[in-house]
Amino acid sequence: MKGIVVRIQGNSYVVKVDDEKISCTAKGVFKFKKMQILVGDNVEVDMETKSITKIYPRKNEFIRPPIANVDQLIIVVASADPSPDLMLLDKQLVMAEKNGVEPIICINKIDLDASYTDIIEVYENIGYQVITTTAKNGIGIDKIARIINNKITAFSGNSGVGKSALTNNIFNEDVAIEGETSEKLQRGRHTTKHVELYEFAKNSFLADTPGFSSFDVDGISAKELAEYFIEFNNYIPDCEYRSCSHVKELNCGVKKAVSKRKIDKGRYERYVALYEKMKGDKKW
Ligand SMILES: Nc1nc2c(ncn2[C@@H]2O[C@H](COP(=O)(O)OP(=O)(O)O)[C@@H](O)[C@H]2O)c(=O)[nH]1
Ligand SMILES: [Mg+2]
Ligand SMILES: [Zn+2]
Repeated sequence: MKGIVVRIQGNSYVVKVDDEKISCTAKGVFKFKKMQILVGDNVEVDMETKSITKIYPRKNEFIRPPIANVDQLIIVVASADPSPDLMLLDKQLVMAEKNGVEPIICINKIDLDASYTDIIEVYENIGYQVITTTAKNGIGIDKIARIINNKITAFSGNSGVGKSALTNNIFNEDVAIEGETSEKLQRGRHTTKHVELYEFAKNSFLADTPGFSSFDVDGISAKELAEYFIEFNNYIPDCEYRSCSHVKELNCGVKKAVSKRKIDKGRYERYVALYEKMKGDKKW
């Protein structure tokens, strides 16, 4: 029978098969092949022995947090407390683009500060979907409920932006712990790694994760980076050099688009900062 891994506890894998949650073991062959079963994996379960016999090919996979087959990433920023970290937002957009995950930006805590409209404008102009919420009193939760249908969706964003509050609001009960400080999370390795899929409706899963904030970006070259700043793509053909980095070159289509305000200056500056950093030490 085919199922989906919704939780992992040590050597025990909780697999949702039809409407049942089954606690399974994994065959030694996975260890032999050094294959790690991840939350989100589509697996074949032998119902007699309650063991996982096969992992189906993945759409994508992440190491931190350990999860596979993510369809959507809801990147949460707060209008205030903590104030929006656009560099972190852009890094997460790059990771989403690279991994074939649909990114959606959610500005939460709009009850606290009204200056978030600038952020909406910048990112909607690029073509990203931006939704606004106040998890505290349930405003905008219906918009999230609509987009998570039939998908595996993960929240991401730094600590304190309201990911757990949003999750609890969507499920109308406390499935995630709110206000858990990052310090607390970092103390126990086990807690940091804990990832679970909550079923919102049939085939609709929300992943509560400690956040995708510390990315492994070994896989991205500095040159690749421009490709994932998706609004650059229209202007790259206007660059004089095919290997243009859009940083120091004179006749650069991207830089021209910035000066004509077709590309947001802030986004461009964050691209340059990331590019320089990646060229320098390869890690962000
Ligand atoms: N004012 C306000 N506070 C919120 C809102 N959403 C969450 N909070 C509070 O912000 C704090 C951090 O929220 P939490 O969900 O734990 O953030 P997480 O670290 O991203 O999971 C908690 O004290 C929440 O009650 C909101 O929309 N407005
Ligand atoms: Mg949380
Ligand atoms: Zn260029």
